[in-house]
Amino acid sequence: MNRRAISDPKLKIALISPKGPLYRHRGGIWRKSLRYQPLTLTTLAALIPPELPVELELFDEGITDVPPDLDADLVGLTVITGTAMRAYQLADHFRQRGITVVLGGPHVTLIPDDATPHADAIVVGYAEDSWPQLLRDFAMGHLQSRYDQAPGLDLADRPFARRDLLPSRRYLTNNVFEATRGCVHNCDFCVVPSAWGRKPYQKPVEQVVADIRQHGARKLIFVDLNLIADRGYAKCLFTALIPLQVQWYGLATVLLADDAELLELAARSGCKGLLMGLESISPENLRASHKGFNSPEKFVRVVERLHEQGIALQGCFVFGLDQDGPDVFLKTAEFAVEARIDLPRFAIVTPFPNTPLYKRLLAEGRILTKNWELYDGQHAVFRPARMSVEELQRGTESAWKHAYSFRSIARRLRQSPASWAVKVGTNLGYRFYAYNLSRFYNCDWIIGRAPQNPRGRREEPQSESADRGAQAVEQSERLLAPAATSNH
Ligand code: B12
Ligand code: SF4
Repeated sequence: MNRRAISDPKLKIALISPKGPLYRHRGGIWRKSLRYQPLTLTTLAALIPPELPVELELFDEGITDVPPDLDADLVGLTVITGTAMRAYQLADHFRQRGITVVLGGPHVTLIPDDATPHADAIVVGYAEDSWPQLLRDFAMGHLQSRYDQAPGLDLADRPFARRDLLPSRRYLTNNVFEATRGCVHNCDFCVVPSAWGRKPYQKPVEQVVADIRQHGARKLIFVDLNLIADRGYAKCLFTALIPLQVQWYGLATVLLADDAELLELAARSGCKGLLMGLESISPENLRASHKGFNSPEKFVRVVERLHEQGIALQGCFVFGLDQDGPDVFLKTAEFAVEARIDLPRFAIVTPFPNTPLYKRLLAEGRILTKNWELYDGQHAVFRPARMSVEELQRGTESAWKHAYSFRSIARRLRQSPASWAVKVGTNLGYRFYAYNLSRFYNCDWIIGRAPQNPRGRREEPQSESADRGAQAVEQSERLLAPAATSNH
């Protein structure tokens, strides 16, 4: 059912990516957006059936405000768990105004029932086929309440993302691409197998290359969660990238270092930096998380092999797994420094809804809150086995501070393959982040309420030092832009 009668021959569609505590237009840690342009809205924009006359607007709340009096017939919101509360708030607001609201994305796919009360229609899974179908139904006046990913999804011959519809100058880069979706592994905290299964989906290599060429990208980011999930495909992709002479950054697993041929090909194709989920230095934690292919001894080898090929590593660790006690923070941070990981990152393990980890913690009565706003990798939302919530929270910050002390930075820098300008800039930027996270971290934005800083003052310009830190990251990330997920 469409909520209000459509008189204009053109459908007015607004697509929104809601803000999260750290990632937002005003009051987040960064004065201006330091992110790369996400592909979600621009992909959905490209999928709108060409025969439908539409007037389309895209709003990424990370860089702009959404006008509460927005004029639209249909609003589509993309929902990740950390932004679900904000998405629901916007959805309820627009529905009250009689606008049809559609919700989709990872959170809706993980836990559809949570989203249903806030939407006229939900879209579960990848939407390459269901979103165009939904729009056709809407235009005909018979919108269904739920659309599921069609069986046999094929990513071939899809239109290129409409990157031109978001303002490129507001992002570090809009040279953002994806070649594949999904992952073959089954890590028990990971959203990917729970939401989308373990079948990898792939775009034909020549179409990925054509997209990069038409966009004229020279430095680019792949948002694929595991570019090497299918090694055969990865070999074809890397080989096809060589003649383009691009530099690229992406995500992969440590298994890349076991495959000398693939690693060398990655380097030859222009790979300059990879994000890898190292997760833990405890083999028991890794085994229990079904990520036994990781191991601390291997991490050291991985760094060495990547460095030999001129590739920098952003190594991500999580804290709060069941074997972690209060000594884990310093041990892990010291390990990261000794192993010469170029950019270590630390997060609190987040049991995203309906993952095996979440189900287990729920069964054990250890989930402390279902306030999704706190499901962001920075808050402890469950009772840890061997420490208090407070210890987990504070310890994570102390790990950041240790890894980004000037002494640790100096130790790590010497062997980093990146240029001095890049590695110094990046580390100073991350140092700023490490020392300011708790100052800026807050969840106080509510629609209709002016954002406040943690000390309760009204929004005001950030300090000069904050600005300098943000500028340092901006400069460095322009050169070494890492993919920005921690939970891989
Ligand atoms: C870019 C990105 C970001 C960006 C922007 C977020 C965003 N809203 O897109 C930034 C940097 C802000 C970010 C931050 C975080 N992210 Co992030 N991010 C990504 C990333 C790498 C790419 C997104 C993308 O462009 N995908 C490509 C598009 C085409 O795919 P898609 O978004 O899934 O969209 C398809 C379908 O889902 C569907 N769909 C999606 N939305 C909608 C909406 C409608 C209306 C419809 C019809 C369909 C639909 O249609 C699309 C086509 O099929 C994904 C991983 C990935 N590869 O998807 C993680 C991912 C979305 N992030 C994730 C996480 C965990 C985080 C962080 C918590 C990490 C951290 N600790 O900092 C923070 C959250 C901070 C916060 N609370 O605000 C998780 C989400 C898990 C969850 N349950 O929430 C993901 C899936 C990665 C993972 N580890 O599994 N992230
Ligand atoms: S954590 Fe990484 S390797 Fe594990 S299932 Fe998720 S995407 Fe795959």
